[in-house]
Amino acid sequence: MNFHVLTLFPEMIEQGIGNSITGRAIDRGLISLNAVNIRDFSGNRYGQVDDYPYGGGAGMVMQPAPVYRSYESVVKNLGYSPRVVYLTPQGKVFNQSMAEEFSKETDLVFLCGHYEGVDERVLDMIVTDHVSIGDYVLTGGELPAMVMIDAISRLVPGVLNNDSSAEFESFHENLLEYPQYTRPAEFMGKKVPKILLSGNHPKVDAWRREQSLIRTFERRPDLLEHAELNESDRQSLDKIKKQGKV
Ligand code: 6GU
Repeated sequence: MNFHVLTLFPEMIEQGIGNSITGRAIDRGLISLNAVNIRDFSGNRYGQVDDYPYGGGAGMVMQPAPVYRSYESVVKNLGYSPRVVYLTPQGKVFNQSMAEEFSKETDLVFLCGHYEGVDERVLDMIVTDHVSIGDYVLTGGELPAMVMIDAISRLVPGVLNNDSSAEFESFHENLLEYPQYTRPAEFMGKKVPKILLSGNHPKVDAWRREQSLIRTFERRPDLLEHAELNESDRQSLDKIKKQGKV
């Protein structure tokens, strides 16, 4: 999986992705990161990449030519047209299903806007996907690009040390993850649930499933409508609902 990021702040992307699990995935050749500085394609000796908006108004707009040339510098080496994600609060809100879909690509190009936006013409020409990471406004597309790259990278086979850990996690099957505990068995008077120390794995699994249901009901009831529930899950949920707050 090759990530290409068109940005005015390539060091921000390299710092953000070059550490921890994604950093190790780069070192191991499982993913690659190519942060392209749009300013290198400004075409003038001042490195200017923005200008005043036609029609007036506040702020500056990123000019189309530097963005287009930076894009061309990436695709000329690929031999096909990859998906190009423009990070914008006007986009479709990113979620785990989108991460799964994007993780099937070989190359992904991210375009990070700044200032008041990017000239619409170059967006029309190169962008395939408009994506937001939530309903709030950030100063630029770099943090959203890093969020997406992180979420997509961990779905690339081999990136997580444990193959199964990407399967049983928050949002798998639209249920939140059950609570986790480690040693000590008692911390400041609070004990680990006894069932987890029992060694009875079917019972532990059943307890965890119920905890996932409780958690999802309490914290993200909206997810339950999309969850695949079996008969035993429905019985647990009925019990949880009857008890009200668990
Ligand atoms: Cl993708 N960009 C910006 N600038 N702000 C955002 C966003 C993206 N997603 C949420 N807020």
